Amino acid sequence: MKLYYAPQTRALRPRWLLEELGVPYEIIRLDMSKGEHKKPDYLAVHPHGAVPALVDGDTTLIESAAICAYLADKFPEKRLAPAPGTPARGLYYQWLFYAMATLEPAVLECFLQKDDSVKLAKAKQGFGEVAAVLEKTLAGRQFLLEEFSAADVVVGSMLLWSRMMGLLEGYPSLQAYAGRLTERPAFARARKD
Ligand SMILES: N[C@@H](CCC(=O)N[C@@H](CS)C(=O)NCC(=O)O)C(=O)O
Repeated sequence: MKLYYAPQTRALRPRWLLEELGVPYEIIRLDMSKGEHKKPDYLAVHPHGAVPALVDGDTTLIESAAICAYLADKFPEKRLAPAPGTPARGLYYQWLFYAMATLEPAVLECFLQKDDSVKLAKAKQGFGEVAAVLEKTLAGRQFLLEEFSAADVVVGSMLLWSRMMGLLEGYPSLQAYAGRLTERPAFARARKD
């Protein structure tokens, strides 16, 4: 498997997941400062010229959360996704989709409005509504589901970005969760270079 990757991007999500799985993969680094992600050979891989993209045999996948979900299912023995058809699987889908459709836009809005105090205050209010839901979910528990899963990689990566922006103040369960995630050896390996 080949992962098209650039540091400090959403490509961290599948890389972290691959490290959690402990399976072999090849990293293809793109230097975004040189526009390598917009060159024709990469546009043939990812039609938007964005990262990540995963090539597995004849299959090419884009979208970080979809890649994480695919990889977790590809190696069921690693137990990073609940079995299809179970209630836990339903919650797993819920948090994956929540991350992409609800959490990420709220975090992104705070990032985009960081230089406009009025708009930032409104954006933080929107983020707060999402953070409150996750805070309640994670109070008194280690992970989103009974066991660590790919949903923690996707939701967690967004919360780590939120933490860097100072958005987790006042959310003790989210701060503790973010701390637990960064202590994982696979997370450290994914970020080592
Ligand atoms: N929804 C996509 C977003 C991918 C995305 O926008 N990646 C950014 C890096 S975080 C990128 O490559 N941007 C460059 C561009 O779109 O030109 C995903 O989660 O994979």
